[in-house]
Amino acid sequence: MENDTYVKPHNMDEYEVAEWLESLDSVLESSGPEVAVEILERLRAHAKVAGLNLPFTANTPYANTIPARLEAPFPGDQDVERRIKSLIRWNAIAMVVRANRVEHNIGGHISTYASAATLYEVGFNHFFRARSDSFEGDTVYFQGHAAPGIYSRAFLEGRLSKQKLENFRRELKPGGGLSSYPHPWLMPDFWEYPTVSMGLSPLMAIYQARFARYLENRGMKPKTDAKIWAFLGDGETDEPESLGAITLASREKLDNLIFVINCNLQRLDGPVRGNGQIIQELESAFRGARWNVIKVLWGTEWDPILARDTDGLLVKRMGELVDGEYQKLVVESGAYVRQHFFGSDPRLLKLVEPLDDDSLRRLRLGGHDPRKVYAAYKAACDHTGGPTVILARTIKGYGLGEAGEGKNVTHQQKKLNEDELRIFRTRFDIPLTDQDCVEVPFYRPAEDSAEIQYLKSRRDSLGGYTPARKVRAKKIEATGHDELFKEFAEGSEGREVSTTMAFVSMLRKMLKDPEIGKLIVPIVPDEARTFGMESLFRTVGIYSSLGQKYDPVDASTLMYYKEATDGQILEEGITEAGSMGSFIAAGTAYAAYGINTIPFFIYYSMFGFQRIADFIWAAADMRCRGFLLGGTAGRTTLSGEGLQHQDGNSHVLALSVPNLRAYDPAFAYEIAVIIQDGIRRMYKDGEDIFYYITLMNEPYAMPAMPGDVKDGILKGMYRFRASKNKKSKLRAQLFGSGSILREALQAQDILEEKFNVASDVWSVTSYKALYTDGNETDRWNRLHPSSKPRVPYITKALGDAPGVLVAASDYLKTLPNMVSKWLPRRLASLGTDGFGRSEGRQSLRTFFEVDARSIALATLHELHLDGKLESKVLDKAIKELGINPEKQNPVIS
Ligand SMILES: Cc1ncc(C[n+]2csc(CCOP(=O)(O)OP(=O)(O)O)c2C)c(N)n1
Ligand SMILES: [Mg+2]
Repeated sequence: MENDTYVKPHNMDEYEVAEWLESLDSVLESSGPEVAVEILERLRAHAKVAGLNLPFTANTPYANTIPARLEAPFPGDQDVERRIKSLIRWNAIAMVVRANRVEHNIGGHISTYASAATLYEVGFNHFFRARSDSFEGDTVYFQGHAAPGIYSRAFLEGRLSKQKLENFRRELKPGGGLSSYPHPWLMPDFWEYPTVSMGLSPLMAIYQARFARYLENRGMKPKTDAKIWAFLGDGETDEPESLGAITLASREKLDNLIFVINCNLQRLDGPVRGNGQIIQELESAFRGARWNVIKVLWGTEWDPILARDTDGLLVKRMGELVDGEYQKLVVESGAYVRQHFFGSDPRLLKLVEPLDDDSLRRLRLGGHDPRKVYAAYKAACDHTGGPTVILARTIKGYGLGEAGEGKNVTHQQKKLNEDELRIFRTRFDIPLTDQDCVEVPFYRPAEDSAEIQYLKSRRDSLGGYTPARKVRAKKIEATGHDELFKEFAEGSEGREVSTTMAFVSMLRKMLKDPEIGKLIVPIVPDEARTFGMESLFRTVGIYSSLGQKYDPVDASTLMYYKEATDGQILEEGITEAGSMGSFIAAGTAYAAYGINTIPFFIYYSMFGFQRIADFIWAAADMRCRGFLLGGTAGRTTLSGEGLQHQDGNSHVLALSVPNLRAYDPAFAYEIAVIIQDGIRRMYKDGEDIFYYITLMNEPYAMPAMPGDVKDGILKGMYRFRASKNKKSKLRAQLFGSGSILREALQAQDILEEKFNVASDVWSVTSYKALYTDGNETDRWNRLHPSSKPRVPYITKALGDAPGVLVAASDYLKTLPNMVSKWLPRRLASLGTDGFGRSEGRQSLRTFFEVDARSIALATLHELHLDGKLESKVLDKAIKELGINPEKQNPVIS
């Protein structure tokens, strides 16, 4: 952006300016750029001393960062590459147009790829190296809405059939189709990274690049020059996640990271910055964050004009227009461009005198010129010491002409009429007749054509095709894990510990395990001390690419803050999103790098799903493996913190992620069983699932495992303590989860002692597992009416359990309610719907009515509803239990 405070002085002498510029040119020529820079720096210092107030700007002029004379020469065959690119353009359009002809409103995007085609093709022909067994390859995050172009290329490569293209956005058709956007879940051999929820991929790419360095510094993979490329839209940079982690990339000197921002100056509704300049805005943000910024604004056709512009007037003019005006120039004629752009100054008009209107209109932008794009990519790859962002100017809907080029509606364009198709065909030399082209057929030249041969040989020299997803890691054996987890089955022998502490000691043991120890990646967003993990600081170290350049303040203590280049803990600072970026990188390394890293990401449970659910969704799509640990969980178990921290929601939110297994364990042995089984399922059996386990900070004695209840723990529930009283006619089954299980146990005693009710207590470790199983069983029965009906696990488990049913958890009541249809009888649910409070545990449990007394009362009430107790017994019980019937309703207070 032009500096706001700068006002051109009225007495400026243009000749004087020219003299200064000439002197600089001659220094540049005779002594080179280093000397020129030094002189400028000294001039700046001199000016400062002289009292000049130099306005701050992080911007450079609105020109290409790499001057024409310093461009790396383009090594490809530009003509054949153009022909290939044109065919890809055609097929990408055909895919969307055909799909929408068959199924009205099926959607798809034409304009995004149309603007980005050159940016991708230069990458595919010259840069993106495939993954192989001997080289990890480059990682590419493709802009989600550009998917048709990527499919279209894979079609030319012979990797996707015509039928697949025909079934774009029709995934359920026989033979399968293509997903709208990059989804590894749906196309696990093709896509690696989901990118279409905008803003996630830039952040994930940064953490991916950092994770590559982490693996190298820990000696887990060789140091390579592999790159992480992230292609984004300029509109996408409005998402806070897009720019939210850019300082990490420069701080970590991630020169393996390249962002390419497709600056077509438009988003969905209209211009990204109609009244400003998105490119300049991004330049200053990235330069301010110490990125290497390469602007690719103008194509080769501009070079001779710029060369004639010895006064710098043209570059100045280029910087004057706001994006809304630039967009207008795209849709207007050459005459309009001459009048409105060059016409501001007779000297500018003179510069373009030799060009007719048509040539003026065809002056390409940098992002559509393979030579400029190649030079930028090459410079980005050669740059050391930090990340690079390429800001490439393009036109949204490039080549669509009247069908949408540069128009505000172009993002939604899905249909081209016959004329528009013919014009496009002619413009890009697609070898189809007038008649043929209105059918919009997919077109692939013969196998031995120059185009296909060239394309294949380029990919051969880059190691194969991309994108391609392949599981590369070998299975973990998991022998010895019985031994590893055995101690937790024995209980804590009366010692009071929290499930968090139990987990941390498990983690400590796992870190020492000869097979999986090295593979564990502990991740914390500045909460290690909250979870009592500080002893790990010293034992395994905190990862820092810089090692430790200072003597830590607590160096003399046992648990000092040890940073090391081979540190194992990823201490991310206060960023759950960033930590999730690391979790995803570590949890998908089995595919990307062939390394079975096992991430354990522990965080305040309220700041997980509540805050970064979309990253968790992306992780699920990516078939990410690992363990999410929601610490300080439970609306009433986290005392004191109040409304913002107390989590009674996450287990409900976890229901929405299909391949996530969610557990709310109460005891150490339950966690041990879940983690051991999780490692087996994910890393030995290769299941694409991941885990969410809540951990609490309430200390209590961990019991020994009551017999072999492993199966029940994993399936979601088991009877933890049966009543000893077999005679009472008043019977109940109490379900507790997490630390509320202990309230159920207390209720069991109260009911027995005070009201002669005999009850069994069940630990419900996973309502989600029970719910999933119940639904699966129902579905099977519905589809197999003549077969012997199957019985859901929960129904079977309660087959011989008499009496009323009461459930209590530290989460919303909807959790127990959703399994009630498979229960033999009516269910009473207690839960923590409502806002938390700053209070102690017991007061909170009383307030939310999930304490032992509330469980007891609910049980008596159920017995009353069954006609087993009279209401006056309940009135008495309410008094005896000290319950205030007129207390506030926690749900609405
Ligand atoms: C988080 C999120 N919000 C909204 C959308 C819907 N959406 C899809 S594309 C788009 C505009 C994209 O503009 P830009 O990033 O500039 O990409 P371009 O197509 O111009 O290259 C929007 C708003 C989305 N995909 N993700
Ligand atoms: Mg855009």
